[in-house]
Amino acid sequence: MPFDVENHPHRRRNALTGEWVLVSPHRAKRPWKGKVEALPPASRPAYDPACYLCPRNTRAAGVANPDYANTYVFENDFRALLDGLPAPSSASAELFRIGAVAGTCRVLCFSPRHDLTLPNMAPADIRRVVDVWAEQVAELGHRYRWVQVFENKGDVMGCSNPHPHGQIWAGTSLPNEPAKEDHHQAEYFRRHRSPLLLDYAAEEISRAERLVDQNRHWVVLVPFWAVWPYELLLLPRQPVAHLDGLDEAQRDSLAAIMKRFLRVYDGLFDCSFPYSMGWHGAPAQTEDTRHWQLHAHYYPPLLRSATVRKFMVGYEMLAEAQRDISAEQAAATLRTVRDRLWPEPSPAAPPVP
Ligand code: H2U
Ligand code: ZN
Repeated sequence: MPFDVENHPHRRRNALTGEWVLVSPHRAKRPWKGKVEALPPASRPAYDPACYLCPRNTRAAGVANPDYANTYVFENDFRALLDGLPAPSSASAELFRIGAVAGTCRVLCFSPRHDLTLPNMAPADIRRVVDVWAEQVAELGHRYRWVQVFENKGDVMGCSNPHPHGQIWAGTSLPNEPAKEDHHQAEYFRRHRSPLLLDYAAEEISRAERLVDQNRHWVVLVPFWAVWPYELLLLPRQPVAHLDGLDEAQRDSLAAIMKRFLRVYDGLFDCSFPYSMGWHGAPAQTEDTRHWQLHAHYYPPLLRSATVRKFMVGYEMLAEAQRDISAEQAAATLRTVRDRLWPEPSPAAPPVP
């Protein structure tokens, strides 16, 4: 019997991290008797007097938010990283190593409106969020080696507040995930003299089986090595090392494509789709960034409905990540939703399958 990628178990290698994922497509049809999540309330007020992110409200530490009109950034009142404290001695024992880290954490409100989420915001307002992301990366990159811009959305992802917001954590050390990506992109560049993710995007565009959407400057796809059922990778089609390296046109078209695929996410299971997302760009204070290509990862937990999620447990904690529906099936499902919501192709986009 010949190997059949759509039905036979196999492993796929994540070219960015070097890690493998077990794909078991034959299991996708198994019956489910597991945990069902409760749905959050369907509608929210535009202003919630009890929300610590709404304009004019007082936060836990006693500071009042201004009456902000678009976006608002503040230092997280409960920072995971701190500045100005003593560092541990560098001479820790081999089996008990301690590393120094200093840093800061900020919260970014995407909108004063408590009831919105990014896909429901106007493209011009999403564009303002893109600008703040870029400003924060530029500003914090002067002081810190790694600036992590991210968003946790939905209470299934542990997000404490539905008010549309993201976070920025910046620190003096390079964390695990970007360190793996730095290593594998540098290694690929050394061998091919071309950035891994640009070669990968070009190949995905020509194969077309995992594409979800694209426009003149961006492509969004389910990566070949995806772990989460509807995981997405969003990347610019031209070389860009950091968020603050995006030009005006790339920023406008980022806002446009985000609105499209985030609406597709919401349409998939007819809910405000939960996820953790974040941007990865070249680490700050790096001279040679030729191997780096800016990208965003979207990791949504949902598996087969608004209330049935995937758990990363058992084999995944102890051996390696595993998925049932294939990346190609997930991309085809997302394209079906896309065509229902957006019958017209994205402006200036080449045709997508
Ligand atoms: P989530 O994205 O996980 O909901 O977190 C929101 C952040 O807001 C969280 O890191 C911070 C928390 O520390 N926060 C404040 O800075 N001030 C507050 O008054 C409450 C929450
Ligand atoms: Zn609010």
